[in-house]
Amino acid sequence: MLISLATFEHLPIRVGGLAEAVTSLGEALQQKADVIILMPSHGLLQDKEAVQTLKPEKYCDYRIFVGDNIFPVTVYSAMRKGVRIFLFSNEVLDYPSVYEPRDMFVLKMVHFTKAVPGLINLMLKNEQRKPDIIHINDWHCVFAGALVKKYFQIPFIFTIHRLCHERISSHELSEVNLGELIDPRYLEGDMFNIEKFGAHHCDRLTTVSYTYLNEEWHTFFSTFDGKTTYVWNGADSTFWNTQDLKNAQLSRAERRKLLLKENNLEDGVFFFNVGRLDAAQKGVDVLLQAFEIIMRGEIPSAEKIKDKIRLILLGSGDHHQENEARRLERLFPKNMKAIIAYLGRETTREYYGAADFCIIPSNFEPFGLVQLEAMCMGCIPIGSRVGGINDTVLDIHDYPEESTGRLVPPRNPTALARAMVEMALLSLSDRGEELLNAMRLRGREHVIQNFNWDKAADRYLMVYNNMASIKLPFVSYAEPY
Ligand code: NHF
Repeated sequence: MLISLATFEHLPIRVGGLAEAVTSLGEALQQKADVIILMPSHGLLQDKEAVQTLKPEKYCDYRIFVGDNIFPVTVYSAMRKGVRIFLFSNEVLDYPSVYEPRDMFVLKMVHFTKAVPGLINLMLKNEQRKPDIIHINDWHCVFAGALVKKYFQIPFIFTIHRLCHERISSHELSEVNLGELIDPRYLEGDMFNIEKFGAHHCDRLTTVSYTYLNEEWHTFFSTFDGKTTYVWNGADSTFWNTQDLKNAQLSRAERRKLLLKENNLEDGVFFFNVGRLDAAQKGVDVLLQAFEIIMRGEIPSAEKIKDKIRLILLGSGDHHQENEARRLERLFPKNMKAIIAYLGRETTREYYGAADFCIIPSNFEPFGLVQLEAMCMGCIPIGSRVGGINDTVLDIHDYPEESTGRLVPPRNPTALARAMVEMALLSLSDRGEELLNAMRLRGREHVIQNFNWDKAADRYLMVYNNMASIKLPFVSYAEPY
């Protein structure tokens, strides 16, 4: 079976979790089938380091028509960890920024839409074969999937990693001679809903968690009932492993003390947050408010311990959230530090390996990798009861014996503050260490058993073969309802 995964993000190109998910899925599928990745080059061919590692070779070139203009396209074949990547290149597809500015991005999407069928045509000629599946990841590649299905009768699988409700004007599509894609059912005025179009035209529609599927059931997915299901992502527990830490031989408490010291903080109960500093999805504002609620003494039970609270934020993003984090850092310099940067996977691992708790305050989270990485590293997640966080974290009150973390209602700073205090008090109590250590071990085991990419690849193969249950869970014990 030859599976083609079309995506706008694949490592080393990374904007968000989409890159991690598609890259890991490709590697896991490659163990069971042949995989090709289809992606715009996004300037990779001009990047010396990327060229050295990927060793791209010219595979073919041809022309595409965009409006009244003819553009050349060259496709390069590169290898990354045993997976073949087809990089589409021309003056538009090479543009280094993935999604910005909007005009350039739309043009890139148009060129990619036209370039993908061109490659399949040449694959048929050169290799006498074509992909058995075109698996589209997020809306950017939907039009390519629809054309490939139409012209080559290749089944089109559409995975929504995050609903964006993206629209494009039908006028814009006609201008680039893609008018054949306009489907009046999904026109809202002149605007055309790309995800609805993709969901309608695909053979199977998937998203990345059971809870997200249910959360968005009435807003979106129910229209496509009968071909819709979910496939969980996974985490790489071999990388996210405490044995590879710089101070692996030290106890967790010693590592915590050292890392806090590196950040000019004294030892205490260490809460950690990593990722994009954004309010809309990641809910960083909720965490900052929760921290302020605790530090201002609004939770009576926190009075005795609030001086022991330590919070480190690691990430960058929205300037307003960055400023807010800086303001709190100035107000509570002994309790908080904001590291406004992306420090790379290895350094992030050091933080997971030292912090007591990882806060994931997302307002919504289709899947979310942070809670899995944290659990792999023995860092107990305290996260919003949404999407993939709800599917993967077993709450201490709901599952006293099996618990791996703490779930709280989303968008509720007071509830989060209370949960942080509750867990801090537990960690400082007599039996706290024993209880929390058991949770840490269970968390890692839970991820290894249930949320690995091998399992995800098997489930996608079932989807490709039309064998996966429709909107039904496939691991009964994690069934949340
Ligand atoms: O983990 C990969 C990622 C998800 O929740 C995440 C998201 C985008 O928002 O599936 O896609």
